[in-house]
Amino acid sequence: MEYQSGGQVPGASGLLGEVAEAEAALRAAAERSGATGGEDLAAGFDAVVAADQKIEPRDWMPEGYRKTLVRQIAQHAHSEIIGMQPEGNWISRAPSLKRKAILLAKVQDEAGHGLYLYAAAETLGVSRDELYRMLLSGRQKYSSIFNYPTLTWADVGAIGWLVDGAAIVNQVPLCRCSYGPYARAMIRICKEESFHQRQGFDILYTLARGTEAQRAMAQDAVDRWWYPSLAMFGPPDTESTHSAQSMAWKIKRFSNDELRQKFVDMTAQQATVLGLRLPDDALEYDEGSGHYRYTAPDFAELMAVISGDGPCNRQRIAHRRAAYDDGAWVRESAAAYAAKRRERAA
Ligand code: FAQ
Repeated sequence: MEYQSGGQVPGASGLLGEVAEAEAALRAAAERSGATGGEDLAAGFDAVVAADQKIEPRDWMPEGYRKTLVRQIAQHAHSEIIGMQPEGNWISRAPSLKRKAILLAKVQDEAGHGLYLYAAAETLGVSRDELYRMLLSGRQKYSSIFNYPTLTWADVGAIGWLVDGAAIVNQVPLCRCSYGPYARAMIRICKEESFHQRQGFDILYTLARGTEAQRAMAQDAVDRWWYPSLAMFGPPDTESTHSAQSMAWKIKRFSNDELRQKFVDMTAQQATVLGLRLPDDALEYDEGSGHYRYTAPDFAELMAVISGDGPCNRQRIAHRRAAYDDGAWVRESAAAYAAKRRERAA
């Protein structure tokens, strides 16, 4: 594997190919005549899912399916918005104008991803405001990963390479999700995430070839972000409460452990190109299975972070809450303006 600064991350082009295939499959599914279950609504839903066509907002769906989608899409949207904080912290301190412009664009993309996802969730009958309130009151979650601090510039590289890398591996299969609005949002998001991963890889590649101190800073960032990135895929399959049902509904296409393994296999090879070490003495390629053996993350730590006890949980939510409160006048002005326009048009 080789890499030229600014180029595609080695071994990641297959994922973009999968996104293109999912996009083609989505178009083909829309053109196929609708699967039907006759008069029976539940049979109709099952037939559409079985035929790999898409459930759309107007279609009947089981209440559990709707709730699962609201939970997952909202959690995903919240992650994008909260995920702006750790990197946003470095925009004013990026080491050059070029790096600053790239990071600014990336963080802006994350806001955009949050908006596509809130819009997808709204098609299921919940409002964005309700979802924000659930985030702020702790009733809905966001990804554990954003509760870790960004201590140095190299952390921005590690987030791009590892966190966006894990996000892509997790999200490419969601381009084939059975719910149309989520699948369509994911196609656009995955294309942008691949640029995000490239910018992180490029930062680390440059640092790893810099001074001794820069190299050490890059290695330290990878050491701190590796296990939290592995934990992003969720609890092990044996403890995942939602996987079986979500896979039966074709919301999730692979289990948490399957995706984690795919991420390890991809990343272990990229680490050798970077010339950085993944902090796992047990990491080893297994000829028999064609996969890398690796040490699992600390799932007790994952559960503690999910339940509010990570290094930055309180800070992240306090920041979000302040942004929500400070933005109240904008929402009120927009609502007053819309009411005035309606009045004038009447
Ligand atoms: N963090 O039964 P499962 C990004 C919860 S976006 C927090 O296995 P499921 C882009 C789970 O909700 C990153 N909570 O659950 C970016 C459930 O709790 P509940 C976000 C977690 O849903 C990059 C319970 O544990 N991506 O990074 C986590 O089948 C850089 C039991 O778990 C997505 O959200 C966790 N790590 O599978 C932005 C992708 N893991 O709801 C900025 C879509 C598990 O019962 C900068 N989501 N939980 O109270 C998914 O694929 C799934 O929801 C999983 C979890 C895989 C996260």
